[in-house]
Amino acid sequence: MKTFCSFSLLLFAASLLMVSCAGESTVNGDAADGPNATTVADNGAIHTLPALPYDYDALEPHIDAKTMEIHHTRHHQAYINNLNNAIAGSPLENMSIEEMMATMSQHSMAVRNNGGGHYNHALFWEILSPNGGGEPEGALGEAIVETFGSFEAFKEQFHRMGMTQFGSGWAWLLVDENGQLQVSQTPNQDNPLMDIADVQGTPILGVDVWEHGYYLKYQNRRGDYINAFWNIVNWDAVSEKYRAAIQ
Ligand code: MN3
Repeated sequence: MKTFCSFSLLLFAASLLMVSCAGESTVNGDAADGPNATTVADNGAIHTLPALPYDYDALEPHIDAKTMEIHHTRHHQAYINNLNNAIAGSPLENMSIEEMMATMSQHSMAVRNNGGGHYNHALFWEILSPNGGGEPEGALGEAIVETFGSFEAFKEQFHRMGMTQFGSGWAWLLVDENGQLQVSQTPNQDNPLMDIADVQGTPILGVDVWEHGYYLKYQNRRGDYINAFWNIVNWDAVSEKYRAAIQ
């Protein structure tokens, strides 16, 4: 009798596990490019998808609603799922995402790609706004003119970083260790916080130049997408990041 009960319990537990796995693969199994989503339940997940501070259609016509929804719910979620799987049961479970970036030379390729993917997309959503555009004011606006000569000159340099990044990657505005602004580009999901980046510092603005970020609306026209990006930059959020980075 006792054996039978234990066996029944085991079967019950196994069926719960199967139901749970089936549900997740339906939700996450069809991410387009980017890493393949795997199975981590949201309950108790180490890292979770941040909500967008605006609706999926709020950035139209510059970024279309379908792209935003797929980008957020499929691509960003897949990075998070894969990151959680990669760090499960390791000391990285208790490490902040920033500390993880800063020590990236010690971590696996899965942590590099998916941890970077999570960090980069979380930043990207924050620095966009339906009420964005224009030029930064105050300390950031002054620092940009001082560093690059003018706001237009900065935009040109940043644009070039995005255009010349071969294949997938990001263009960045960052604050280096001397408190100076720099523009840079990184491949894949690398970013300036990583101790393996060519140009290191604190990113305060970034544009995702992976095709999944613009292909539905812009197809091969990456330049048109970056031009449109300026209309939705949340300079208040970027200024806030600048203030924090120079302290
Ligand atoms: Mn992306």
